[in-house]
Amino acid sequence: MKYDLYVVTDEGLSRGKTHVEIAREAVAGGADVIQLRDKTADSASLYAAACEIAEICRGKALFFVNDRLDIALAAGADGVHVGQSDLPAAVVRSLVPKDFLVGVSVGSVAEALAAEADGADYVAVSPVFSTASKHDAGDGHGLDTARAICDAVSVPVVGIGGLNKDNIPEVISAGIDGIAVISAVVSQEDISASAAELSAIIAEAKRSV
Ligand code: TZP
Ligand code: MG
Repeated sequence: MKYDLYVVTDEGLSRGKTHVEIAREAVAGGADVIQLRDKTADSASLYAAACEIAEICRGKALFFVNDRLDIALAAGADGVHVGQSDLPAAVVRSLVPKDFLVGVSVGSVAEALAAEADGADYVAVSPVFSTASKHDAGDGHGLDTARAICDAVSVPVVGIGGLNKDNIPEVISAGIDGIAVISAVVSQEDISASAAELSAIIAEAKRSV
């Protein structure tokens, strides 16, 4: 599985673009993963968006739904992403088919080890740096914690929170496998060009690790 550029949709930060438009443009620019994230949409609209995004991603990118296991399964997504205050990862694992992917947000080595033991397919250090894109994200855990988590687990480790073209090289150097972003792609005028630019920076940073 390739998690290099992981784009999280957010209609509040997208200059008016819908989840589906964000996903289409990000995949066209080379995003490896799309996560549909919406805390306020009703289930019917979320399901409709998820079905369209599943089609857009098929054969081109992995597709995750944030929090909503029901929507992820119903729409044929590749997986679900849960946080520490969502349905526990072990419960999710027990409910889903073997090849269905489970991602878990973590903020410490202990949480990362627990997530891995519970059957997470990847963990996301959240947030790596402080960010205005998620008001309850809390302070950034920083690169030392990110490095410690990467050393502790064998599943891929994604970083999220305040990541952009300037800090990607140091984040990759810390051992992070995937760069997850909202604003560095979703809030840009040209989502596809921004995704392509970040993909190239990630590839280059991985070549020099
Ligand atoms: N989870 C932790 S930080 C964050 C989420 C969804 C927001 C990331 O947004 P940005 O703009 O890439 O900092
Ligand atoms: Mg959540």
